Amino acid sequence: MPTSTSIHPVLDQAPTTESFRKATLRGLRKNQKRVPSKFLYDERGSKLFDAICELDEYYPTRTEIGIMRENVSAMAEAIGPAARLVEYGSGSSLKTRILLERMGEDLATYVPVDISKRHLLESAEALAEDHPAVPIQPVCADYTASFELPESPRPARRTVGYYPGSTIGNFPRAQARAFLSQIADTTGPDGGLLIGVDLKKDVDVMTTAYDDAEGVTAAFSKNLLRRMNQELNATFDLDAFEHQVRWNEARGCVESHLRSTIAQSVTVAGESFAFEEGETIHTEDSHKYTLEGFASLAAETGFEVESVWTDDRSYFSVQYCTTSPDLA
Ligand code: AVI
Repeated sequence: MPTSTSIHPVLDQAPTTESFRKATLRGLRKNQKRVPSKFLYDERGSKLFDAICELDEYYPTRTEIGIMRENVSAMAEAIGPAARLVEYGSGSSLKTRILLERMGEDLATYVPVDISKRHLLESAEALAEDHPAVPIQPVCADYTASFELPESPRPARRTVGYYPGSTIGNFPRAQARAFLSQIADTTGPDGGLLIGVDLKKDVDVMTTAYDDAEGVTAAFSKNLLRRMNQELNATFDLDAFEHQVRWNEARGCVESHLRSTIAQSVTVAGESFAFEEGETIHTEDSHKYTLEGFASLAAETGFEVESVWTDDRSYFSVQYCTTSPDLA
């Protein structure tokens, strides 16, 4: 019988429209205009992202799910019993289901953290129906900033972060380092992190994943313009911009841009911005790693990579990292 008794009230620390306004104006004033990619995920953006995950071209989700299914027992064993599992950017919690099906009551609590409140609640409710014995403590927050974790309703032996989807790839290296350090601080000594990391491969495979034939990724990118129109009183004509994808070899990332197809002027929150024809707003970076590259990044943050699982083609990896049990 469906129940939602395992869901605790949402701890609401969602970013305000004011933070969107400030970050957007700051980004649009730069020579290379940019808007932080976290703002792609309003309710519509989160739904479009779910649709991206189903696309033929978008190999990461399917590949990661395959790795999870094949190795979930080893992952559960690495995490151990009575863990507090904190998922950063939980979205629709698809991959978490695989973990919860295997770990279920072994978990002290599951804490999904997401910026999109409705999306967070919908998936928490769906999970609670299937796993009524696991306490679920949703936190609505921008997990890249510091936020508070609720107290676990059951004693937890360790805190383990879960960060699937290679979302770590959306950070430049310095920020990725800072974010992993933040997770290490949250887990404390003897903590863990189960993380999905997309690997470097053929450039066409990587770029096509962000430029699908149906145009779902283009709609996802352009949703940022729609969001600025709605929330910041902006005047973007969505038909005068196109989605553009580039591989940047030096930075090891796929860059997504919104390219102005004409010379035009746009107002955002009362401020005017000129665009030349061909000028872009840089909306997202998706960094790809080698196994060695990620291991050295993790080592700079207090984590050590303990186990790595990959697929047959070595497209993607799921890695379990730990912090030392010794008190710092
Ligand atoms: C969430 N993140 C890991 C995705 C990625 O692959 O960089 C976001 C995305 N943007 C377009 N397609 C997918």
